[in-house]
Amino acid sequence: MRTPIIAGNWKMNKNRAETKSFIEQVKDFSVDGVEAVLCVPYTDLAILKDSLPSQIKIGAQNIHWADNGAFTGEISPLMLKELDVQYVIIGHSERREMFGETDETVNKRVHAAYKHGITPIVCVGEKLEEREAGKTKEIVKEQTEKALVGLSSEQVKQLVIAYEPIWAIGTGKSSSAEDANEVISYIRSVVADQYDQQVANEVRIQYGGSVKPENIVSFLAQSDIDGALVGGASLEPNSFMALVKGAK
Ligand code: G2H
Repeated sequence: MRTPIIAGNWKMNKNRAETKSFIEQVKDFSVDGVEAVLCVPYTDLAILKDSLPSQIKIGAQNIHWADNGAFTGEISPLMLKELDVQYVIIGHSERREMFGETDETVNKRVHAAYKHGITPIVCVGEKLEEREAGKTKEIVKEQTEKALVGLSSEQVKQLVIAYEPIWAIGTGKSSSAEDANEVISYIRSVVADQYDQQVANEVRIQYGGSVKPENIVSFLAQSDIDGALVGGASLEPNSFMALVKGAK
């Protein structure tokens, strides 16, 4: 049995006052049987550490592979640990497309996260032209296999993978639940081939891309979809709570 996981990805949104107001509105919220995570900008992490109720977990949006050093603009796993970060998004398409993230750097960040007891949420997904060229499976297979290089079975069992078709991100166009499930089942089979079926049965795979309270139930009703990575619809407290409830 895989516990559903809803992770909000705030991206580069919310100042301190807005973050405090959000927390105030979710402080008494909890849903049994669903894991809820907020992946926020670095400047908001300390606020979450001080005031987020423990039933909601703290996530970051990137992690460097070194503990410290001359890496201007990067964030160390040790710095994230100090702020009680439990999850980290790695390889989001916005980082791959705009900031030069590669499958190799994704893999290095994944190892760094495990080394420090932080659970990676690894993003994979195809561009529109790749989908139209029939390359979706080829792309997600390569991204998944390369992200997992060198991980033990036990590590992979704890992993979260987010399948986010790039054409569905922030566009209002979500994949159909059935299409998303087909790709996610395929990703599970890739993990089974690289490890074994038992490992593949335990890894949690989210869908991401224009998920909202109105469509979350249809995604979670699918056999292989274990939650969602949600951008825009996670920014408003009522919407975030509705998403978590919808995953139950
Ligand atoms: C995809 C998703 C969150 P949105 O990037 O990772 O964003 O829900 O706004 O499409």
